[in-house]
Amino acid sequence: MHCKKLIGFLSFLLIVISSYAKPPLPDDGYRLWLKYDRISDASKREAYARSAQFIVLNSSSPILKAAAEELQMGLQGLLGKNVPIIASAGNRTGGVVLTSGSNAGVQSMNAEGYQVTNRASNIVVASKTDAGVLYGTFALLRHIQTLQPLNALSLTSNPKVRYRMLNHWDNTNGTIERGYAGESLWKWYELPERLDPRYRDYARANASLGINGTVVNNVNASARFLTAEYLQKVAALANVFRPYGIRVYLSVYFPAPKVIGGLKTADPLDSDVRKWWADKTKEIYRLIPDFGGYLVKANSEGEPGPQDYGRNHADGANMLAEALKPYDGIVLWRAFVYKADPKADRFKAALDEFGDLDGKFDPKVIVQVKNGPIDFQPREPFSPLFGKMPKTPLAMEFQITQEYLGFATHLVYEAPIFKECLETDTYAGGKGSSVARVVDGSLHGYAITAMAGVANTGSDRNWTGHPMAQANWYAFGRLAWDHTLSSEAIAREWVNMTLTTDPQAVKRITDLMLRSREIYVNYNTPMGLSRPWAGVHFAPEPWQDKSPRPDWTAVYYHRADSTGLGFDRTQTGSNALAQYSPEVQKKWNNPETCPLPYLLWFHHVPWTKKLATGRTLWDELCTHFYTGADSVGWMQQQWVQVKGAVDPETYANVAGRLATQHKEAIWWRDAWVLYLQQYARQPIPAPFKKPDRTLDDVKQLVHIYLMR
Ligand code: BDP
Repeated sequence: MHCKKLIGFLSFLLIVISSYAKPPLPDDGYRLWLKYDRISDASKREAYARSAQFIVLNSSSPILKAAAEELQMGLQGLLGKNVPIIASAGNRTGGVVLTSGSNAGVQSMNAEGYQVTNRASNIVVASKTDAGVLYGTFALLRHIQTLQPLNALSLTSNPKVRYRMLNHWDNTNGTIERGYAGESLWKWYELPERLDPRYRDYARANASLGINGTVVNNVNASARFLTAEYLQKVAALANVFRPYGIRVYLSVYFPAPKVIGGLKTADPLDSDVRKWWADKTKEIYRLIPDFGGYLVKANSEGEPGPQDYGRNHADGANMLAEALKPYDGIVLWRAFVYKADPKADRFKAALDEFGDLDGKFDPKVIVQVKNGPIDFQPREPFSPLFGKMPKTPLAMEFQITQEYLGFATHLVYEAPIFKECLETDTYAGGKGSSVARVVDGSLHGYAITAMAGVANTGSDRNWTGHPMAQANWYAFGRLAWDHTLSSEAIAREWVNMTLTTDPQAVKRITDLMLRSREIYVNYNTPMGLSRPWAGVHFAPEPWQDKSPRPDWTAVYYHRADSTGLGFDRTQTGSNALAQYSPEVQKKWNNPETCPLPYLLWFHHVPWTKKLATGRTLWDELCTHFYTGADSVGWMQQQWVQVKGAVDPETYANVAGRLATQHKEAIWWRDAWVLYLQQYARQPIPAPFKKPDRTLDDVKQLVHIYLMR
């Protein structure tokens, strides 16, 4: 009896100790949106478990194996139950069947599209290709993660764009150009021998969104990436990514034939140079049979290119296309070009250089165009190229990393930026010719289509530095797959999978995310202001007027003077507006009717000019700066309200960053109003209060910031 009591007491003690020994792990963000935490509602869990008792995989394909294992891992987490993978369902029902190929019953789908349906009391994930099944599997997991029912399933989706890619601006020394989340994910010094397990998780995250390509190195490329030494390393990464449907691409340094090939020239019309590229490409495909191709930044910001030899962009791109001819690879040739011409308007540079080349590119070439004509500003009109290159496939290049969006301290949800551009009408083929229809090929019938996002990932444990910046990676991927999804639906999905399923908290966080971009624009660059920076694209420097070239100063862009503010791009100014179709010009040409968000992009407006809002330009600007900065306070209040609903570590992380953002938003507000006030010579309008510091105080702060 005594002994029994002791045993009972000891086992009680054991239970108590073990429950203390294993506190729930704080969420460090590593698992991204693929958390697969156990669903708390037991009846829901059971309902899912009844429909997913086994997984049928009748293939040795590495991609299908990756899909089945992901599903098994996801269900294990979500349902707390091991779901076996079996080779055949036989007569069994209540399982998930993965099937690809001509027998999958999905003839009308695109190669990578998927259908997830209930067939004969099983859930069938079907696609023509293995990759499509992988995407369908992630769609099914997403469906369960967001707690939707499994009966009457009909998840059918085709990707709208064929090449959905991340562009990493990573260097051989581990740094990332414009990276704010630590060092490069690629540990070049360990590769190819050691494979960081993180490479696989990176691939899983991308595959879950449908991203199928990754450019592993900086567009300001080192020739070293094309050496035998580095190709081995890149091949090792490609091997990890392959089962997740991801192909690797390389950014190339145009003069590589000279730098590492020992040739005297890199002239694209020189036969030795062409042979060098053909041989190099052959060498790459020997190591990486599914290599995706080349991304090129040439004759841009000091990078060499074909123009150094009196040739044009098409000559350069077509030479690389020729080298890729025997293989299934493409050339992504960037249109981010602008010359150091003090009289020119940088806005016009890309179309000036590329317009005449429309139709001159090899069919394997896609010209990759940034969303706006300048450089990833918080708001830009769409790049005029999208309306003027009907015979050249154009890829969209968005920037996910927050180079101009407050790095890793400001919360800016980017889907609204991407959507705004994609949904704008170019009128290239009459009304209804949205940028999205140009990019997805439906307008001009491009054979190849692509969307690229400059990655925001790094070695930080949570991948993106700011926990909420994960949503931007997510949103890019979802929109690259299907640009018709709404910013709200994507945000809701991400919050549910990543932060909380509490309906009130989901609503509050989604709302906060949806408003965040406009709030940032309001204190940073409202009403069509742009690029108030010099070198470091973070601290306010609207006064910056010194640089080796005028278009690297801030004053070049806002043109503040005693008469007014803004860049006149009408006929009386640079006439950049003429690069758009007449319907678009009509929208933006007249300062009386030009929508306020674009006003200063196209007009130099007098300070005292009365705007449609009833306020003068000066008063309107102040209203934007002040309400923008105040709204960050609103964001903080919203976040406090979700405290109990999100993981404490994530909560504190975001709360801290929001506090910094608030401080910096006020910094921005003060910098702008004090600087512009010198020209406007107007008081700060009521009810706003004059900053309690001087312009010199703010400049000093920025000076110290830039010293760091
Ligand atoms: C700018 C960046 C610069 C990039 C360049 C590019 O400041 O670091 O190299 O774009 O896209 O936004 O090539």
